[in-house]
Amino acid sequence: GTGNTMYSGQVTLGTSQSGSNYTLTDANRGSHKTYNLNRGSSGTGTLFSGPDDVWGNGSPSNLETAGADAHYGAAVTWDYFKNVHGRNGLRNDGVAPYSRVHYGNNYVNAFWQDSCFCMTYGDGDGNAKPLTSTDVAAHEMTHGLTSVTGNMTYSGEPGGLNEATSDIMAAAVEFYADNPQDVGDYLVGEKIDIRGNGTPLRYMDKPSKDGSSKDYWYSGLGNIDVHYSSGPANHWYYLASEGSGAKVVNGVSYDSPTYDNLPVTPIGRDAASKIWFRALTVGYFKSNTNYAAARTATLQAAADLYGQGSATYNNTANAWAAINVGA
Ligand code: ASN
Ligand code: ZN
Repeated sequence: GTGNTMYSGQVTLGTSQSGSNYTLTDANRGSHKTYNLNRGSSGTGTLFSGPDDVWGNGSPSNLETAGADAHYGAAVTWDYFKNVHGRNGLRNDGVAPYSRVHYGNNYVNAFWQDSCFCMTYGDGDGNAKPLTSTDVAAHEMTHGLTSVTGNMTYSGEPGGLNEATSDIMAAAVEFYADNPQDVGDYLVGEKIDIRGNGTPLRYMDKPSKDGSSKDYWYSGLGNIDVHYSSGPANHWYYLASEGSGAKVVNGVSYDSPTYDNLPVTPIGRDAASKIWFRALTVGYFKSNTNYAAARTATLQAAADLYGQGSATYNNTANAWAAINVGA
């Protein structure tokens, strides 16, 4: 089918035919389905269904539009996990979670739930800014992956690493999708304008730009909200991917500082993503993993993938030093 999304322009959607109607059921991606809660807050509402295979018109007042965005975000996240990391669904069992849009009234959040194995999206302020951009969808879907793998406890330092895992994979998915209307960046939620002033929710090159997140590990990091204690790990991912200092990527300017003022030589986004994904999914990240343990886990993953003492291994360690996590 064809989706006329709010955040990603016109995209192809995986749909299915059911009698004389089509539905948002992606047969090629674990039968991922997108439902319309129609401002309800429980159950599944109704599966998006219609006589033509065109979904939404780019405007949030058309209820199919948010459905098209969420359906697309889940599809590119599925493709990224499968095609880049060889993982066939969150549990590697070929089965997709489902998505629900139009949750509640003026609801300004989105979330993952283990209980339903599903992602849910509010419509935002004035029901006019659905939280269904690709990076937000990838963030929520990655919570589902984390839940069935490392399952880092959602508080303290493990909670920050859980949040960072969602932001890191969200950035990787956005780059992978390579959508001309939503180019890859190291910003989180830049499309949904949650503050109403055009600024993103979070910045990975210098997390403190949001006014709350931390750039570097410190001994009290585990006492702040997990969406702020994620900052140093997001910063690690940026530094590992792109290196320190000033840089423009896809037209966005970054300037990433380091704790020790030593430069970081990048290993590249693909290597940084593969290292994090491996640490998460092969058992190196665990429920109680803190920042020091995450360093050890990613170095083990880097050794597995690139060799102990390789340039990639050493620069992975240097990126940790740059956020004040040392040997
Ligand atoms: N959107 C938020 C998140 O995924 C919901 C929450 O606080 N868990 O992090
Ligand atoms: Zn989250």
